[in-house]
Amino acid sequence: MPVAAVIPAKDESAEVTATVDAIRVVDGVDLVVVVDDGSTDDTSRLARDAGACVVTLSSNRGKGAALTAGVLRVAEEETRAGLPVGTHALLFVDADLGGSAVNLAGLVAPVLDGRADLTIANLPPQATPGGGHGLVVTLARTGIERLTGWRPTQPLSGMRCLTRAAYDAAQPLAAGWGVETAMTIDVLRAGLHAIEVPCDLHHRVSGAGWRAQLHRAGQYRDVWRALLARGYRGTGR
Ligand SMILES: Nc1nc2c(ncn2[C@@H]2O[C@H](COP(=O)(O)OP(=O)(O)OP(=O)(O)O)[C@@H](O)[C@H]2O)c(=O)[nH]1
Ligand SMILES: [Mg+2]
Repeated sequence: MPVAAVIPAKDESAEVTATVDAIRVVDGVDLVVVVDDGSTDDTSRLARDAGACVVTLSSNRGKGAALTAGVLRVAEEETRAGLPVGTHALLFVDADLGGSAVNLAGLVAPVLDGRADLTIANLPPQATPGGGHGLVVTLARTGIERLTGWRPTQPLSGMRCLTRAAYDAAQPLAAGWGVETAMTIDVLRAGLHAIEVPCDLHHRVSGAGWRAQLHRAGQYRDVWRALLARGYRGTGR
């Protein structure tokens, strides 16, 4: 089964070229779609120069909407090539992995072998420590466990490979930063099989500055919304 990578990107001119270059050599990947979600830098041009198909959204719509737009583009490319829609397995990849994205091969193999419907990359400790306190990760992990019985180690990991059937089970994708949490719950609730796979991936880690705190506040809000929409009411009840 061929694999299509979908990369949501906002102002990623520093890493997008290296990320696309690395993904293009991952076994099975024959299509790379970068979704530029309202960047103010050169992300779109650089991604196109690196050989990706680029979807440029004129205003910022958030990660969930960007992934949805990317998969629509995959379907268009399949149709253009005379293939049935859904021919590709999907590989969701953050744009800030740079060259370490070559190590995504281990994430793809279990889906192609039929061992899992959804694989989620577990990253090793990163060179720079994060500036957060794990609040969002704990919320997502606890919510997923309460709703499905499965306790992920890295519930917010954006690096995922999934079958088209698993993608369809997760429709519509949740908005913004709630997309990973919601996808995991929806796929498991559909009776499909998810596993975590250790991958040697390295990304830019948000620090402790105000921008990073704002990013975490947005993540917290979106993860809560995704959990509430799926019936989670917190640990107290
Ligand atoms: N669609 C979309 N993608 C975004 C947006 N902001 C960042 N991204 C992309 O989402 C991916 C993850 O963003 P990061 O900033 O690396 O966030 P993170 O890795 O979850 O956060 P930290 O672990 O705290 O660093 C990257 O590919 C970003 O380019 C946005 O507003 N919209
Ligand atoms: Mg990152």
